[in-house]
This record gives sequence, structure tokens and C-alpha cells, in this order.
Amino acid sequence: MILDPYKGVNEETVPLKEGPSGFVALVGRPNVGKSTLINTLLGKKVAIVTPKPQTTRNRVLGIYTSNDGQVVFLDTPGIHEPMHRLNEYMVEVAQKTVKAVDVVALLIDGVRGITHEDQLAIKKVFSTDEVKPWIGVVNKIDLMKENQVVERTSELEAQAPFARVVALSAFTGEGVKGFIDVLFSLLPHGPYLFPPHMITDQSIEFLIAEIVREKVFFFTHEEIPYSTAVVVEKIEKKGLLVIRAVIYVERFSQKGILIGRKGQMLRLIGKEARTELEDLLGTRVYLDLWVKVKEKWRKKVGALRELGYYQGKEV
Ligand SMILES: Nc1nc2c(ncn2[C@@H]2O[C@H](COP(=O)(O)OP(=O)(O)OP(=O)(O)O)[C@@H](O)[C@H]2O)c(=O)[nH]1
Ligand SMILES: [Mg+2]
Repeated sequence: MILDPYKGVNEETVPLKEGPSGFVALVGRPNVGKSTLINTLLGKKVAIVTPKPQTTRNRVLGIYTSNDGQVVFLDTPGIHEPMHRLNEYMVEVAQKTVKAVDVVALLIDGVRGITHEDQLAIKKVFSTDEVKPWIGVVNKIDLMKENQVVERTSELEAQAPFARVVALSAFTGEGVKGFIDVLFSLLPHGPYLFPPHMITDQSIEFLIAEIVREKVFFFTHEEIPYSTAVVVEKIEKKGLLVIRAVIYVERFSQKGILIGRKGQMLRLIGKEARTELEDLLGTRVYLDLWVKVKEKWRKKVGALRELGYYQGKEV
């Protein structure tokens, strides 16, 4: 049936089907702006973004196509010291993605500078693959003074044998064009890997579940966002689009918090998600949201599988 929010993008605008083309991984510690960057690069939202670390849990593919080449970006979960099986999975996704690409772009948050976690991320991914070209990316330059940008760039250059270090703002788009040009100069030449109109490979169910999870991340605190997973159980077109989704939590007490007093919190999450989905899908949406408990799901591989992780197609 449905409803491809990305349909029409790039369609019939790109006559050339050959040029620099290949896969580029966006990696780094949590919260440096990887997902913001993939959305800005594509001019479309394919990955959720929140102010909290460890937002992204899967690899998210986004295809940038122009007359000058095609870059298949892979957004990855932030690399960190994993505490649960879920987090081990997230770090594995990032490491496997690095292995599968032509070029790796490692991001840092230029305002925060190079932290212990950045160094951990560099270590964890460089040990995976030291052969292909690496680009260092100093992000968030919209919040920095010019001399600070120069300083951070040389600090990052000293961390690893990067082919290039670039500075940009994923938020404003400043420097993004230069980043793409650097990628074009490093990618192999050949036929485009994907049709020019294609922008992502993710299913509509995944996109919807992610938008709901984004709102949960925005409005809840402490352990709650990290203890939630969202599964879309049903999508039906009945005049409007009826979506049934379940938010899983790990403990009964968390269910109460997520629903809130008189259902206030769940209503807020539902309203924000529905508004965005209507915008994205171009249709009216009825979002039927439920909260269920799946005890300690972050620690159990079986439960992780049921919730859409460890499906064997993460990269
Ligand atoms: N000012 C500014 N904020 C940014 C920029 N890039 C990202 N941010 C903000 O940084 C926060 C984290 O951004 P994300 O894109 O979710 O970061 P991420 O690296 O994908 O994080 P994980 O998925 O947790 O690994 C959000 O609040 C973004 O709005 C930037 O260039 N400038
Ligand atoms: Mg992310």
C-alpha cells in the first residue's frame, strides 16, 4: 500500500549514472551529531535526533545523489563502553559498519573538544580497520570561534592518521558541501550503487517506531528513554492511517511514569509523534499507542530479537 515519505526525491533530476560512488560510515561517540549530519546531507529526516546520548541504535542508510557522484551514508550508533547487551549490539553495529564501507568519517563535537570517549571511539574503530581512508570531522562549528575551529582541527589531526580533517556544522549546513567534495575525491569510480531517486532503505514501520522513540527520548528522563523500545504492530489505511505501536519498558514502575498522571505523558508523546508522522507521510494519522513491560529486555538476546535488534541485517 503505502506511502513512501521519500518518494520523488531526486527523481529525474540526475541524468548521469556513473562517477564517484560508494559507502561512507558516520561514526563517533554518542551525541556528536552523526544523525543530524545525515539528515542535513540528504535534506530529509531519515534518522532521529535528540539532545540525549545513545539515541541511534541501528545503522541508518541515507543516499546522497547528485550529478557529481553518489554517496551512500551509513549513520551508526555512538560508540561507548557498553553496559547492557543492547549497548554491546549498538557498538557492534558501528564496528561492523566500519568494516563494510569505502571511507570512514569520524565526528567529534568541536565545542566539547576531544574527550576520553572520543579517544575510545577512535580506538574501537581504528582497530577494526586501518586500511581505508579516514576523515576527521569537527562538528558544531556554528557554536565556535574561528581560532577554536583551527585549534580543534589540528588536535583531531594528531589523534589518528586521517586522510583529511574537515570542519562543519551539521546544524546549519556550513562546510557540508566541502565535506561531500572530499568524499567524492576519495570514493571509487563506477556506476551508481542505488537508483538516483532512492534516499533510504528503511521500512515505514522502522521509521514510525523511531519517530515515537524520538519523542520518548525528548520527554522522559534518566533511565526511562534507555529502557524503552518501540514496535509498530499494525498499519492500516481506513480513510486515515491507523497505526498501532507498543512502547516496551523494563519495569512496571516505568510503565506508570511513561503513561503519566491521567495519561498525560503518553498523550504528549502520541500527539508529537502523530503531528510529525502526518507531516512526513502526507496523510492524517490515528496513532494508537500502548505501553507494555518486557522485563530486563536490554539484557536478553531473545528479547532484543523480538524488539527488532539482532536481526542479522544490521549492516
Ligand atoms: N549547535 C549544533 N548542534 C548540533 C550540531 N549537530 C548536532 N547538534 C545537536 O547535538 C545533539 C546530538 O545530535 P545527534 O545528531 O542526535 O547526535 P548523534 O551523534 O547522532 O548521537 P547518538 O545517536 O546518540 O550517537 C542534538 O541536540 C543536535 O541538535 C551542530 O552542528 N550544531
Ligand atoms: Mg544518532
